[in-house]
Amino acid sequence: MATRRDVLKLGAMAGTGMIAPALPQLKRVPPNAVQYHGHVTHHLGVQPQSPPTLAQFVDPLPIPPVIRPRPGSVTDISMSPITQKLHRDLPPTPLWGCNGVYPGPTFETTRGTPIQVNWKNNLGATHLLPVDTTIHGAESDKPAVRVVMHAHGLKVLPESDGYPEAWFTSDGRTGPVLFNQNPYEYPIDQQAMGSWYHDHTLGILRLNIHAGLAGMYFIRDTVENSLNIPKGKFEVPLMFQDRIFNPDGSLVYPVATDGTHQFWIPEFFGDTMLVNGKVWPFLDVEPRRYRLRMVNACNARFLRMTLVETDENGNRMGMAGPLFHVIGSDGGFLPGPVTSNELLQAPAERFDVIVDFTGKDGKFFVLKNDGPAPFPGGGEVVPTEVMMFRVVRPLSSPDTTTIPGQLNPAPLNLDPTSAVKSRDLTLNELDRASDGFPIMALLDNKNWDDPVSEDPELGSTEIWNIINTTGDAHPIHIHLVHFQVLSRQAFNTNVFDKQGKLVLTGLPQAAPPEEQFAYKDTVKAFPGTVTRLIMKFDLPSGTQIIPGHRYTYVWHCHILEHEDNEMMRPFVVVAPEG
Ligand SMILES: [Cu+2]
Repeated sequence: MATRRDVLKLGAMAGTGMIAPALPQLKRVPPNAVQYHGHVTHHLGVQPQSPPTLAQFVDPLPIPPVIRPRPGSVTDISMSPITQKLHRDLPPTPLWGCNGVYPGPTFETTRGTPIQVNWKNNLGATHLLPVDTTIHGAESDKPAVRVVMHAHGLKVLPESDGYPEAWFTSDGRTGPVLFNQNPYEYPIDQQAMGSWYHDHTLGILRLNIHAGLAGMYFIRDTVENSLNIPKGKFEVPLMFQDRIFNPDGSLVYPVATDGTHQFWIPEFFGDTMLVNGKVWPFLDVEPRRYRLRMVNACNARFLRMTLVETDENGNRMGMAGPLFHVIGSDGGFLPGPVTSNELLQAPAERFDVIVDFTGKDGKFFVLKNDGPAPFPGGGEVVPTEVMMFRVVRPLSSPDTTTIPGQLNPAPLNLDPTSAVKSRDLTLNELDRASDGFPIMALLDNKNWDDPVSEDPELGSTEIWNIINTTGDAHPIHIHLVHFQVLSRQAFNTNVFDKQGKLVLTGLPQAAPPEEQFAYKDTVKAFPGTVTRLIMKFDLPSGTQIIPGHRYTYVWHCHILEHEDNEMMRPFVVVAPEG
């Protein structure tokens, strides 16, 4: 395992007079907010590739089965090895599923109705993918197959949050920090939203999620029910993931032949896009409005998406497709709709979007992606197609839905003067001094097992300034809370690297409309930028507070390869002494 003495900070490798390369045209990011320093392309040697013959848009989009937990009863979810057809021309793929399917079933829940889930590990003892025993928490004395499930964006007590060291095996062994109680208690004490659940095991979550341990959940409430928006079969969950396949259908997770960790790569980027577990699917739609619930469940890929008109084979016809009317963010509805022709979605972010196919009878639209990998300046393989919408179904009933001008009656609007603490927290990447190959990523230059440094008091409001000193964007996720994005502001990375001094170089930029007053739990932290977040640290209502108790959660980068390799930290919410 490399120590910090062996390595150089990425920023320190940049020459004094280094000039930032030309920026890709980013619609949402002020040009002065992004500075590159150091390399942005990682050298993995020859990349494995999926079979080049995989045809696009030949399989219909699957909709995962729905689970409606009944109040007062425990819902069992069994994780087990499965095989599943992911493309017409691929043999069945060995995967890990929940209740026999990948992605797992979609939970439908209602605000105010708590649910209980018994997560069962029936995965056996052999991992589907190569485990790197040089990564923290995944050493050779640990069982290879360990799981712990986290419901992303859900406000729960630590025992049910899927703490990374609260893992369990199929033969009853458990992790060193034993938070897990089965069943997990989910109070569902929050407004209508859509999100996903996924594995969170220290050191191997990138592999567990890659193998298939993910699914979606929705919370419904009366505000949502009162909105005249598309519902039922006109509301479609979309979980995006990129993968690489062997010709026999099995998943490829590349190894780093010349890396410091043999079985850890800095980021996984696949050459094939899957939606709801199907490669480049199509969805047949009616000429009416649809509500699309989008989750970026890729390991590391930022998706920059547009809709374009194509012929039936997906060949571009030069026409722009319908616009996205964004109505919701990570943790609920926006105050009002935000219309855009482009969506930039980082791993684990969600968009709740209405797309209007009215009058588009007989047309074909492809959801395209042109987000560089790594984002925003990398040059690795980018699948340019995601899925196709075919407007080929007749209108089954008149479309009486609307895109309401007012959505969320209680938008998130925290007063910065109410913050009792402001924390400066850096994002760091450590690279091998000889050739710049990334070794690990850190939060505030601390390792996972350093003493806890973020300790907000229960009920208090804090501002966290996320200072990204690396060359890439990172999606930063904070458990328990939903936060508001106050601003983004560029800083001088050269001065910061040499003197550790934060010199802001531009004016603070307000969050873009789709983030303003939005309930966020995952935020894009761009390179060379300070991202200011404000949040209030509350526990689920009705919690019996133990005076002086430290409620432990985590915050981390949601690039799975990063959080597996030190870019994750515990934090505690401290209850006042009685
Ligand atoms: Cu990261």
